Amino acid sequence: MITIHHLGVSQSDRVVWLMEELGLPYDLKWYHRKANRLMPEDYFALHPAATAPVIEDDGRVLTESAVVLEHICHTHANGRFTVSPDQPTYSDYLYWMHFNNNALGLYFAYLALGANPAGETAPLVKELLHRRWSGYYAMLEQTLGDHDHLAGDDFTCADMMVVYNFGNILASGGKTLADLPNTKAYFQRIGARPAYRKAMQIAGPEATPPE
Ligand SMILES: N[C@@H](CCC(=O)N[C@@H](CS)C(=O)NCC(=O)O)C(=O)O
Repeated sequence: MITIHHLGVSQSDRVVWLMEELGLPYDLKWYHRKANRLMPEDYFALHPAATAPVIEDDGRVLTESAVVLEHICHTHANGRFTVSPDQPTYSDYLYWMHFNNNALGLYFAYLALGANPAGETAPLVKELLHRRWSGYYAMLEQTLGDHDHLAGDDFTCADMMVVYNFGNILASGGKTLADLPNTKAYFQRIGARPAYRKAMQIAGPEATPPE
């Protein structure tokens, strides 16, 4: 059985969501963040990269959300929720599977800006954030105006990758869902998924962690 090493309030809630979508059993091990919000020492021992999520599957230890999601879908679910190179939406799928790089990079720039708002590089970082987010917001709105989901009409791992980033996307880009009607409708569609709701109850940011 797959073990999910879940760090509270972290990207590992994506893995719980996937397992609930697939209806597969899993063992959930919860790790509490320290008072300074960083991960606890016992998480470091799981994998040299020490980033959440980490899973164990048949003696193999894996990290990186996109890797973990694809691994589970291909090895346990016949590729369900993935898109293969022979399908027309393959390049869209790849784009959104890797979008986390953009979202996290910009979010860290936003945090650095908050820590030093009057610094020498602050105007440059502000301009960069504005320009990059304007493009990504336009891309989200266009994609979700054309299709119900990010990689076409079907729900895929790409959706499970990007939805986690929404809080960061909105915070660091300075918009709210009210400014992004197609994205808002999409988020409402996702929020109505029973597996999403269940996963968020179990492991989402508002979930009550075990003692
Ligand atoms: N690209 C990685 C990013 C993982 C990552 O940054 N995870 C955060 C949790 S959201 C983390 O491990 N933070 C705790 C820490 O660094 O102390 C992925 O998608 O898995």
